[in-house]
Amino acid sequence: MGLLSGKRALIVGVASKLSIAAGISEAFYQQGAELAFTYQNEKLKSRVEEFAKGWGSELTFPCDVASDEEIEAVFTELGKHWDGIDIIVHSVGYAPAHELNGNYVEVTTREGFRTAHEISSYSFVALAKAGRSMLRENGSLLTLTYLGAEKVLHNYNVMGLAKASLEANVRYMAASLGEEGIRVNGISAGPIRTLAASGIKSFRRMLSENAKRAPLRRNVTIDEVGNSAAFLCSDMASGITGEILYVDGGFNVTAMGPIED
Ligand code: NAD
Ligand code: 0WE
Repeated sequence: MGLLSGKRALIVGVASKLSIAAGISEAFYQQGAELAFTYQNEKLKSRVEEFAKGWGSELTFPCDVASDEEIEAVFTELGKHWDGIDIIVHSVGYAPAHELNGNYVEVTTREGFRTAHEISSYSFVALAKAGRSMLRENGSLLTLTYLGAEKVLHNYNVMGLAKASLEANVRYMAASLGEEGIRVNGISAGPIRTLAASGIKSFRRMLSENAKRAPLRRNVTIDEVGNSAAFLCSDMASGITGEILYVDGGFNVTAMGPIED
């Protein structure tokens, strides 16, 4: 019996086989969960449908999280197939590319700030709001965050603020939904080469520096994030809510790595 057998999960944020949401979907599938997916736009529709098939699912719905109507429609449509839902995974983050390169004070704009916070943080509570009436007792919500929420990471810029907001969102949502038996947690993942990382300047260098400083002396994989996500969303984690779990090879506990000479 899988950790998640009998559970139904909606996964938001699959864009490619490299997506963290794809690692989570694979782990959930292995653990016996029944899955449904959203895709951001028509360009991603057929790709997400193919992935869904591979994970035994025919349920895919359009959802640009910038739209309240599209978020509402996901649950209206899902409600025609499922009478309830146990898990929502939010694996979405976005800021305009030009704000993730250069001096923070110089490159940050009102519009970029608004977009980053809306897409990367507000959308998490928006999904909870729209999905609330379908969420079953012992349900669980999960999001993906990054260390840039707490510490300055060169070029992460306005995304750091959006992730700080997202992590506070995890705590407030946990308090809000706790009386209904619903848990809300985040995973702070180490850097991983995904589509969202592919546009980032010097990402290769960052990965190698990260691996050197991390206690495990390597980077983490989407499979490792997926397995931790399966645990957090399972009844094995029934006492954990409002928490940020680091899946980063221990990077966050260090201040300086070994010096090479
Ligand atoms: P990814 O590009 O595979 O996934 C990002 C997803 O966000 C895509 O599926 C994209 O369609 C979706 N998205 C963006 N704007 C959207 C919108 N308006 N509406 C709906 N969906 C939208 O990259 P990823 O690295 O798997 O990112 C997933 C999450 O993990 C993000 O929150 C990211 O910040 C976080 N994260 C990534 C890393 C990393 O190094 N890759 C590390 C820690 C946390
Ligand atoms: O959260 C992220 C990625 C966030 C992200 C990436 C992009 C690239 C494409 C948000 N918005 C966009 N917008 C785009 O147009 N990560 C944790 C990965 C990441 O991104 C960085 C990092 C790391 C690590 C950006 C700068 C510095 C480090």
